[in-house]
Amino acid sequence: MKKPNVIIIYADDLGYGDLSCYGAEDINTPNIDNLLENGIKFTNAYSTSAVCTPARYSIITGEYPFRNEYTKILPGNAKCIIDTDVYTLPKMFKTAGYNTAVIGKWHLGLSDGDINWNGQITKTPNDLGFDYSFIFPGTNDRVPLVYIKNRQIYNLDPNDPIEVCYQMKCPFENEIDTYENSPEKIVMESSMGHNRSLINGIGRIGFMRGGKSAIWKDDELSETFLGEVKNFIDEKRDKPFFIYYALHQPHVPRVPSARFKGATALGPRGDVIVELDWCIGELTSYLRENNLLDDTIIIFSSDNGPVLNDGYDDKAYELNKNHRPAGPLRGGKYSKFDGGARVPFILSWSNNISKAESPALLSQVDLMNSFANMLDISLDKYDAKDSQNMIDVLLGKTIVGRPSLVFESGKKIRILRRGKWAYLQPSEGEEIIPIVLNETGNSLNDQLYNMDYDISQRINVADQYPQIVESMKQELEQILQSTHTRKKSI
Ligand code: NG6
Ligand code: CA
Repeated sequence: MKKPNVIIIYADDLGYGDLSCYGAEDINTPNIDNLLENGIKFTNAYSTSAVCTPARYSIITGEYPFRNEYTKILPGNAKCIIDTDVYTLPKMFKTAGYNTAVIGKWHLGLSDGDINWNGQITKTPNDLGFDYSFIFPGTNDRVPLVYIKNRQIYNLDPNDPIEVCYQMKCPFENEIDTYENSPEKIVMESSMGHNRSLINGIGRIGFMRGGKSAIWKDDELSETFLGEVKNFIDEKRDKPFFIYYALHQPHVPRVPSARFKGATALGPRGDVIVELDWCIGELTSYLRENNLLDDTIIIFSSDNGPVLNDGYDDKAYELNKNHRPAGPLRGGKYSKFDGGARVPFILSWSNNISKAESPALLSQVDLMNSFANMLDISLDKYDAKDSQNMIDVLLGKTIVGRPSLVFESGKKIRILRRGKWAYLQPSEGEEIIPIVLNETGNSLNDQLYNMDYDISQRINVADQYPQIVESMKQELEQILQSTHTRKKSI
């Protein structure tokens, strides 16, 4: 069989209810919906975490995030949390003869210690199996606001070096525009914490100075990344290609490009989702025009659930009206409820897949083992340890998915989903995150929900089913405790 190209499109904070094909009525996403003409809509697919870094870690390594102590939301100057000897998803595609690229948000750290921002950066995605990388290091709300192309900051003027600082008090904070010293330049108000460097009129987490020519414009991010994806395809189609296309939408700060301002009545959050949908339309048209669509598997998903106010007063709450970003699910980003990690998940393959909906239980951590199977690569038992072979599920040959899966909340509390049951570990803490207003799912008691009857997780039935609670606790404990000695590569 000719090896198909594979593109994983990964949105940032897009909820289970944010697409029209998943029930949204106030946001229209025709291009993503169109993927379903030859695609499968999964209704029980999960990322491994209700926040970003851990979920992304699982895609790249095939491991649950709790196997690595550094899988928490990383600052923009964090060191790389994946060792170069780990056999990763892109390395696997390379083994199979693919050209590989990551384009978009990275958020898995760089280098082994201090990052050499003004020179050659060590330990980039290029050391983890990507032939080409064009990324931003953290999130769009934290410094540095620059692209990194392979091992260097893109467009950096050597006469204007860049400095990045994540201390509470930064030695150069009086010499740059900050939220405090230049309030007249603010174009988007912070609602919590995003009040350090003021760049493009928006407060960010962390301080940076210099690097003026390299700083991105928020409203150009989508076109830049899309252009990079098209270029890579154009240049690298001599062999099959694997692209991990990690878009920044609809993560805060939400700054749509001019043509999408006002695309919805929901304000910037709705508008950037329509912009994201446009990117997918552009990409599929490009593949079609280049006769590549029939040879390309497209996966579309999101790293974690939705959030309305995640740091800026952009009216997401006030304008949200009846839209339900998590659809019927309870909670959202950071949450232990399903709204935290059950996300849209579509696999589309023109001419090869018939339109279908699949209720199979599926985790994003399974991508590595599933593609290993498709590519006839045998994984070592230490590689992609938590990844299960779901290729038949992904390609719609069966709807029998995993027996169970684990995901974690923003605070690393674990949830076991097994069959129709969801078990949430007890945890201390607030029930609702202040300002963000997402429900955390925190409770000092065990929680058990029957997802067949109670998708919105309103009725805790732990007291009625003590044996199920007990056996799910034990299974979770076993998964968490399973040892993990990695074979060192040569
Ligand atoms: C949180 C930020 C939030 C967002 C998130 C990362 C504050 C108060 N909140 O710490 O704005 O940046 O980290 O999002 O700073 S994620 O999608 O990358 O996980
Ligand atoms: Ca995210």
